[in-house]
Amino acid sequence: MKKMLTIAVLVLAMAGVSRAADPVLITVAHGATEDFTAHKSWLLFEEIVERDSNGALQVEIYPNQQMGGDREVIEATQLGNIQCGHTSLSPLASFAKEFYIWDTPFTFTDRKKIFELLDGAPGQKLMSYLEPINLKGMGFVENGFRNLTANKKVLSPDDLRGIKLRVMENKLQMLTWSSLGANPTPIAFGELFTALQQKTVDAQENPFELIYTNKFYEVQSHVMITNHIYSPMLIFINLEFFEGLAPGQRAIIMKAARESIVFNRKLALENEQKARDIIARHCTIVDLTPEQRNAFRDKMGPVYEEIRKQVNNDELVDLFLK
Ligand code: TK8
Repeated sequence: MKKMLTIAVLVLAMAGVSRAADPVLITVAHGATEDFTAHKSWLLFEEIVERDSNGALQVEIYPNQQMGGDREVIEATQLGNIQCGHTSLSPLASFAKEFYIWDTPFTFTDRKKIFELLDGAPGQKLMSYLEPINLKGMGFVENGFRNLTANKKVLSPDDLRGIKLRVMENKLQMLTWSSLGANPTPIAFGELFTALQQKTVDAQENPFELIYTNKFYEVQSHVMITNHIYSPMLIFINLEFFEGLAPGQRAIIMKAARESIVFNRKLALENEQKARDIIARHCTIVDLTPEQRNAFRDKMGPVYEEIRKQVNNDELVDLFLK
């Protein structure tokens, strides 16, 4: 009996010792490429977390849709199959309706004001709506101002008639582009290049950096600088996992998130200009006049009404859109 007890204690002790030494693994996934700015800021996040925790926290990053597209990354993080991810805000709106606020076209034009909103109380309030679905927002990184690409010049909504345009999987995105006269089709980001190449769709809209890193310039002839929406990306973590960590480890993760966001926004501006210069060698870049841009915005009335209805929280809408 004594011998059995000794063996059991030994096994437990070994398990105990090995468990204490086992690092906590933080798996990150996202749908962009490795040369996209948000991937590089996740690399900085990894470096800071592993350094400051002396290896007690380990980070592994899976870019390029390895864990699926935006919807899959959100669901996998919610379920704890992965611990962290990032997506644009539009896919999140299907999980938390308050995020429809950020599908409001032709409103935000100034990055300084945008970051004041996102980094201040409005952004914190918006992220709080993710906690009931087991996600904790860690902050907002840059995707950029979204521009329209097509295989023809588009100077007015009339030019969009009959155009099959890919939109993110979000009903307000559908309404925006149908209000402008296009024929919108929701397609996951990972399938977009093929859809453009095979002419399943004629057009799409994304910031310059994604047009470059995902080579949309190879299968589109024109880029119209519509700047119709500023697209942030939310970096998020599984809430239960985060709250289960020691306070010191939670502080390390939030510090790494903050530092990676600052790094991201600075690098994203540099990369946006580089992307635009490369795209200009392949596509005709059309800078719309304010009058031309207003002709698009003037059709957005139904969208603004629908956003207020879908968000169903006037206090929150006024926080962002007052
Ligand atoms: C990347 C997407 C992308 C978004 C889109 O995973 O789907 O067009 O702009 O950033 O989230």
